[in-house]
Amino acid sequence: IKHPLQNIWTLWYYENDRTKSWEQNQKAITSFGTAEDFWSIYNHIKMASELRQGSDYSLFKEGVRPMWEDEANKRGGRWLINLDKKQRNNDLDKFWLEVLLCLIGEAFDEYSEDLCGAVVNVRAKGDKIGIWTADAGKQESVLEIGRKLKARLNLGRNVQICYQIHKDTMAKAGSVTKNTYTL
Ligand code: M7G
Repeated sequence: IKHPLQNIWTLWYYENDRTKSWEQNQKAITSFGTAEDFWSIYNHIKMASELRQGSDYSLFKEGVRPMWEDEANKRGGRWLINLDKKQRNNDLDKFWLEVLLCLIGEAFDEYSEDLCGAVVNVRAKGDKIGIWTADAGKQESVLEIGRKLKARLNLGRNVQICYQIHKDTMAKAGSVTKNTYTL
């Protein structure tokens, strides 16, 4: 028998097709609820570093769309890990897999229920990984998730991660978003 996960997860893929809206470009690829199904999907798809620039993968709890507007996300925000260009070779795939394992393995203990999903943006200007939580107002939960994330990714003291509220990101499209927390 397969090993059930705590949650069912949906993998999304975004491809930058300029003839369509951002929302139309988000495609739910597949959902899974066991460790074995996770690995068969993971082994079957391209690594993040192999995607065309401008693409995203997202993994969200079933029923949550990878969008600020979703009921589950609209009060929330994200821990953002900004990678520099050189990190695509070594760190991007490693970090993304570790984030996926944190999600499906419910690594954030009692705060795992505040977690909605995660996104990897493959971008020429520098790749990004975002861990989305449901409620930016739950300070203890947000900070604990951030601390756990830094530990799991083995990010040193010199690496900063920042928490940004989706409402701020939405308002500031194209310019600099304020950081609500920094770890
Ligand atoms: P991005 O892909 O998150 O980062 O946002 P990038 O700037 O590094 O490419 C790019 C653009 O995609 C935003 O300015 C929005 O126009 C659109 N976009 C991104 N997100 C996460 C959303 C979302 O959740 N909802 C909507 N409606 N648009 C979004």
